[in-house]
Amino acid sequence: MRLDKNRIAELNKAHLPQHKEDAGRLIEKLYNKGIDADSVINKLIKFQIAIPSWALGTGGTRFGRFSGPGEPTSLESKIEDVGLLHALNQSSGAISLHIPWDVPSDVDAICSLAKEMDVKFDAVNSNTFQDQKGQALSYKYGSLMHVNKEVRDQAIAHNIEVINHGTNLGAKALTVWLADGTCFPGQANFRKSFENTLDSLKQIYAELPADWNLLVEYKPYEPNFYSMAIPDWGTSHMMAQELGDKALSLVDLGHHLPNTNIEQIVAILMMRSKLGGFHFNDSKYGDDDVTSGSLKPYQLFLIFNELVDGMDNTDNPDLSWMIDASHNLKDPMEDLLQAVEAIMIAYAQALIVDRKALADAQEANDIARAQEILQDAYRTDVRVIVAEARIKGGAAWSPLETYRQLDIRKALVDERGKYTLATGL
Ligand code: AOS
Ligand code: ZN
Ligand code: ZN
Ligand code: ZN
Repeated sequence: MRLDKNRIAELNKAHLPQHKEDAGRLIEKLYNKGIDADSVINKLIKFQIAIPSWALGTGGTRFGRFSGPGEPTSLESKIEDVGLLHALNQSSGAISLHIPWDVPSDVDAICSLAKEMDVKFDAVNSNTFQDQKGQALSYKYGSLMHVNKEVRDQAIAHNIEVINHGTNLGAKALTVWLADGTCFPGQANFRKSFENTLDSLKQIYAELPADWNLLVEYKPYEPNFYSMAIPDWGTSHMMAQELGDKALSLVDLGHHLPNTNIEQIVAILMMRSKLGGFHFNDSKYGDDDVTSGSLKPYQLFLIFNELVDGMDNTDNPDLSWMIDASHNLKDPMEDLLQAVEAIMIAYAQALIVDRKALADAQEANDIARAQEILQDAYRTDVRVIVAEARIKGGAAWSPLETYRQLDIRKALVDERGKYTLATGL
């Protein structure tokens, strides 16, 4: 399925008179505060958030999966889904693949489809958290950290294969998330596990093309519940530091123990030029992977506040932005549209923070004023400038509304069938 730009523009028309009035009012308000709304809008237009291939189907929980109709069952259909999202919001122009779930059968055909849908290939992900059919050795007791060198070698070879797939598609980063760890005290020697993991990563790093990054994701628990090979940002950073310039830490918002100050982690990693990427989602209890901004929008804003500050004031390399979510109940496409919107809103709010005034308040230890400055930005309803950025970029005034008006899910069901089961998670 393809979306016609003119159809989107046509549906926008009904909203334009009111939208223009609302946008004008906010732009003027910002202008009076010394903020150039055009520059904010241009930054919003440029901002692209990759969609993970595994979020396009209904994820479910460990207890069951209630798959939705018309889910994508091939890499081609996943790229088409991302293309549709991107046509609606012009902010999701990239897909993140997971190997072996998404091994392309015909690289040229996949590349030209992606080009046609205006979709790029973001970081590629390796999978050593489950055994594949016909695999020689099992990952039951770990992969890159495994006590047995043969298992580690197999996992290293898989990661190198993932790099090769990514290279063929024009991706520029490998994300490694390890399920490796232990479930019981005494199960493994912590120092040996660390050394094995780092040594394996070094061998993968050695195979990285010159213009690639290795993104090291961390997670405190799950699927292992006593220890994880890379449990936190300190461990991830230590490993990235030892690996070299191309290795960077990846922050997944759900991968922290409750109440961790994630914005501080972001600030410090950026100061050291070691923040490589983001997995956006929201979390109440753990790695919930619920819709970004649905639970803690203020935290998302505070994180973006540090990201914007870091992008302006540090030498941190460009980041790889991605959603990492799972949808148990909602239509995944609707959920992803909501997630992208929430991320754009948080970014826009961070862009309108009066940074000079904030720095002055901090220097003067004027705590109340500093808080007011942040909250003034957060409490500004920026949805209208996010919509303005979309309209300027040729997207929908409301992607979700347009998705429903065009009955896209029904069209996908007509095309793919009612009973489909997305591959991957
Ligand atoms: C797992 O918890 C991590 O968030 C991964 O980044 C990702 O969700 C996984 O690789 C997909 O299976
Ligand atoms: Zn129970
Ligand atoms: Zn993740
Ligand atoms: Zn996760």
